Amino acid sequence: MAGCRASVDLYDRPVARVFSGIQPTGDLHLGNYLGALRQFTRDQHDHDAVFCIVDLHALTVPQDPHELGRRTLDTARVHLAAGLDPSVCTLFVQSHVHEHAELSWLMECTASVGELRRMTQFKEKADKAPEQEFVAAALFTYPALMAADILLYGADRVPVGADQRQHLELARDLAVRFNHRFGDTFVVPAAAVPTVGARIMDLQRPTEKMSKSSVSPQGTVGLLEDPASITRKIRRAVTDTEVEVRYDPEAKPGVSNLLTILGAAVGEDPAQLARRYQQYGELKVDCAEAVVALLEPIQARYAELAAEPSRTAAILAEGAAKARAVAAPVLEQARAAVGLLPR
Ligand code: ATP
Ligand code: LTN
Repeated sequence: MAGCRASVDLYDRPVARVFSGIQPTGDLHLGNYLGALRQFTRDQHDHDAVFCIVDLHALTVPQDPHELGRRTLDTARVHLAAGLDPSVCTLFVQSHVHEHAELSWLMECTASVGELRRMTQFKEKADKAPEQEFVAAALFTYPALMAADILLYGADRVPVGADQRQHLELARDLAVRFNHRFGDTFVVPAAAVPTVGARIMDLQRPTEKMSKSSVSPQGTVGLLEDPASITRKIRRAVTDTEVEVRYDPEAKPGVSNLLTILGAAVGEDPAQLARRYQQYGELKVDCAEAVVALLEPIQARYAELAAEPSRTAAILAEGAAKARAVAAPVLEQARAAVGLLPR
């Protein structure tokens, strides 16, 4: 962390602090990259940037204990392959910094049941669970842990995809409420959502977002997927029975999703791009080529990192130490603010 401090001055900083997290719940996909990870790699150069593999969040839905550690390490490796540079930013594993779980409790005491109940991600995930399947209480309180993650680092900018906006609003509300009740303690964070690529849709079910835990492997493009398979999936993407290439997410979700992916990959506006195409086939060819070119360097770097497993583990250990140096004094400040006896 550029200028990582042993104690933080939350209100007098030359550069904004960025914080974000990704769950190790499965293989990262194109949506994770275009919505979040790519922003991380850009932000690290002009911000004090902290990124976290949020393994505690992953536990809110059932995880195989034999897989979770491996997935956590692999998710970190994909972050590095995507371009995070540990010499300019901090990358660590959430459960390695116990302050997250501890501040989460104070956030649970700050949030109301009513506001947690309004979270659409909870409603969707809880509704998805088959009748009588176990739904963890932590799935409900999850946004309190997410608020703790952010507030521990005094982050003012939180790069996320569009689906996380509501959680960010809650984190803001909790920071403001806590400050109001107990005195200025936390920086109030804001979401940074990309203008293009904030919500990449499933290629087979373009009205649903591409997701790690989706049951639609043909609709999801993995960041480490081989080029032939990526090309095949994009060629077979669901469109519609018209022929006109037009950017209209409501009426033409499949075609608009392809235009969004191509636009995000090449840095152009999807509606402008649409004017260049007469046929869906041409759009699919260009979209597949752009995605393959975008992912190629990430895949090459991933292969290098995978050949040297101890390197990623060492980066994470160093990251946890740097993160703890920032998080610990903030937690102490929050503990003191609510009146807990000093330890
Ligand atoms: P899960 O299916 O386990 O909920 P996910 O694929 O939704 O996982 P997360 O770990 O919840 O991924 O999200 C990591 C980051 O990627 C978040 O900032 C989230 O907003 C972003 N993101 C996830 N899916 C998409 C998507 N389809 N398009 C754009 N951004 C996305
Ligand atoms: N809830 C997020 C993951 C997440 C996060 C965070 C994102 C956990 N803690 C802090 C930004 C900041 C998700 O499901 N994608």
